[in-house]
Amino acid sequence: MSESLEVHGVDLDDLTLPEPTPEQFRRSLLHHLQYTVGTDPEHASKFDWRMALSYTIRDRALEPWFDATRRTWNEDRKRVYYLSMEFLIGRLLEDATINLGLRDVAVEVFDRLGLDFADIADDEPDAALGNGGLGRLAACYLESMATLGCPAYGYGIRYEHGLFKQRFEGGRQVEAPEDWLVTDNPWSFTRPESAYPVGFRGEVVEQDGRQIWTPQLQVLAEAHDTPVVGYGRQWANTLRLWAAKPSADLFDLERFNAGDFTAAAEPEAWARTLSRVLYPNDTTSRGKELRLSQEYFLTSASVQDIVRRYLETHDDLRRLPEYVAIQMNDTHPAIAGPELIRLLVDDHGFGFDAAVDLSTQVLGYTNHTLLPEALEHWSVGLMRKVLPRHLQIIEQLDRRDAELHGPRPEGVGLIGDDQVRMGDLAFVTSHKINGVSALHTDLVRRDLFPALDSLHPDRIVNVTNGVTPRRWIALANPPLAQLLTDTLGSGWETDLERLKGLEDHIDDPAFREAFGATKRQAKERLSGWLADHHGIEVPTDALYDVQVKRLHEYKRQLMNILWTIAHWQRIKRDPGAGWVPRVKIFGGKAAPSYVMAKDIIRLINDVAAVVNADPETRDLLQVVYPANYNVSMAEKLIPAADLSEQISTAGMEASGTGNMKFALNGALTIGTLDGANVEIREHVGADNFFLFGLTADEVTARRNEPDHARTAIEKSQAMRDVLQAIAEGTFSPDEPNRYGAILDMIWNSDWFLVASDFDSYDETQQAVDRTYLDHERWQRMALLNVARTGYFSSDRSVREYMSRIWNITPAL
Ligand code: BZD
Repeated sequence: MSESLEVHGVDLDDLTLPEPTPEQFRRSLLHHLQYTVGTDPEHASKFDWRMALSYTIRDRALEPWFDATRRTWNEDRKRVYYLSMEFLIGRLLEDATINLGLRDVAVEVFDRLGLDFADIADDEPDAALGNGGLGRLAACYLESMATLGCPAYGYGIRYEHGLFKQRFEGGRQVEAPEDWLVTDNPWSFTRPESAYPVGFRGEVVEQDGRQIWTPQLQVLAEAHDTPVVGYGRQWANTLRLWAAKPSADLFDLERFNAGDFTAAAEPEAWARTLSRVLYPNDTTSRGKELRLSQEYFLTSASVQDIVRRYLETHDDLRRLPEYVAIQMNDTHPAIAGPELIRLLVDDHGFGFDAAVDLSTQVLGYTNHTLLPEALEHWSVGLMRKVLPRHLQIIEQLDRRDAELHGPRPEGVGLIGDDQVRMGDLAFVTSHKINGVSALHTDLVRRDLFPALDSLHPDRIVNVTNGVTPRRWIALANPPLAQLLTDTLGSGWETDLERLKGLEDHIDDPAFREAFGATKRQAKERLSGWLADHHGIEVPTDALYDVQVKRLHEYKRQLMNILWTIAHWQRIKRDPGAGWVPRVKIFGGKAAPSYVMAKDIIRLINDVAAVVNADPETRDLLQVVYPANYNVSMAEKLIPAADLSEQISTAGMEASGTGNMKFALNGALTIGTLDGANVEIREHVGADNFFLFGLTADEVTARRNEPDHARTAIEKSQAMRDVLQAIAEGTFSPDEPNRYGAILDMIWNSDWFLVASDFDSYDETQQAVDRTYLDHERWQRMALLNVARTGYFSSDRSVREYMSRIWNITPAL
């Protein structure tokens, strides 16, 4: 804690709250219920209790928050700024309660009130400000930075509507808007004093050798701050989300006075659209003006805020890299380079080269994908229209690069085919570029940036992803967390390599039994929740086989459901063959415009309807697909899984992070050599991982073989039976041709090699069944997965960013 401080005659230490006893906690809670929420215990709804609890917890977060902020200022520390269009944080209440060390007290106080803490916490809406892995990773990293005492800000957009809500109608995905801000958000503090103008469009004119940009439109970015408390409440950082507000001069008073009310309000409406809704595409970049405007809105407000904060206590911008590290989460904020250069050159009188050097020292870029359709590029025309000054800077950067490095091979450069290539832009304005798993980083070097890598061989580094054990073990899986604490003592939460100590107990049958009991409890909890919230009944003694993630062809949910059909057909042929009862669980959303992904969703639901209604197989196989998969659903599904499906076409999944969460919770993985699966397998040992499928290099080779799909299908009786059943309308009797597009794709193109990998997947699934029948063997394998995956803590990842990229030492 910092030394005592006096401001306005107030000793700030006087404001410090005492360590809460249950009685004090109870008083705080009831005080907030009455004076903040405005109700009393007799009339309070679940929502009222949740709000009172949130304020009670939030009070306790403020001390570490203020304290960390003051220390960072007083010690003049370097700060990390994590710029991301997405922060998939989920719920905050229970996470903050755990990190502040208050869960036991809270549970006890609610018990005494005759209420259930878990039930109250379950009332909180998810903050779904992200699509999937990239956004969730940002949330895990924020939590780890706070736990490690790395001074940091997350910068994002305060979307009014996060990722859409999914429901199924006749098996089809239907989207509805998400509304997390409709009820009060107790975690957010509005900072109207921190608002920045962000300009768009307009003209650039040269005056006395300087470029003057006069934007045509201006919006205000208003800051909304959420404290992010680290585990052990020693440190807290800020998640600063920008809301778009019309600036006063946007309202067209002249038109209004002339009676054209609608037109007068148009520019104002446009301004608000910037923070209206999260783009739901996670794998395509469509070059839409609104998206580019949102990206610039986030980036400009953040960079202005960063420079303003630096200049409050420093006067020499040349020393910026000693105090500031900016990390770009993929290319979405890659306009940060040109923006920083613009501020340095246009507002602070820097020469172009000096501004570029400085920006490059400050910026880092994380790449999350190799998929060509996901790589961002903007047409030069659009860029000129929306950000004319930035386009000039990009052109100048491109010329400078060409001059520095001589003639460039075809396809290299920041601009080509009339497009600005954001990956190349991010690369040349960053001192470090990182991939998110060892395999992915190799492919980033070899396939994505071969030319830039040979020019700058020290720039590309790897930082394998990680996940926070506080949310993904302590919060999601309390029985496992308790067993870990009983066995290893406390401290594993922040030193996850201690899980290795579990191996000492692996030969102790009582310990294995206790470990098995944690899985059983998680399954019981899940099956209760599925019954209560989705009206789905599942047995608790079956093998839970789970694939949860965004729907995409490369992730191959299709292969999983095809195998499910093959398995069902086999059971029907020989019902008495001693099958392992399985529950196949799917979860995930498709981008609303992704037709093939939506077809796959419908097929899964159609198969579920037929298979689940089959009296011959119903005790042996069920298919469930609870709608609206999100972070809080993941917290329920992952601890209950026996088998984790990580079956992407090799070379396509940059890392995966779900794969880590499952292994840490004692699920075995069936997976390809893709992304971080490779490293997970190395850590847990090849014997404790169900590997199948082509390698990344084999995938490339196979794609070049003409008719590879047809050849594979013709070799596989199982696959043919499955495709025939679909073609005959077994799962869509009212519309036999419903899956014509899927069948055509599988037979004739199959870019993601479902057919080529099917038999290998099938054999490996059968090995899963055999292994599961050997109860002790399965338990040992599962235990070794937990014991050996401590490496995948996001604390380790963040430490690597701190040393390899940010050059920052933690304050704790
Ligand atoms: O990032 C994902 C990758 O697909 C995963 O393999 C990886 O583990 C995670 C974290 O590194 N990428 C995304 O989630 N990408 C997006 O969500 C996204 C969002 C908007 C636009 C483009 C991509």
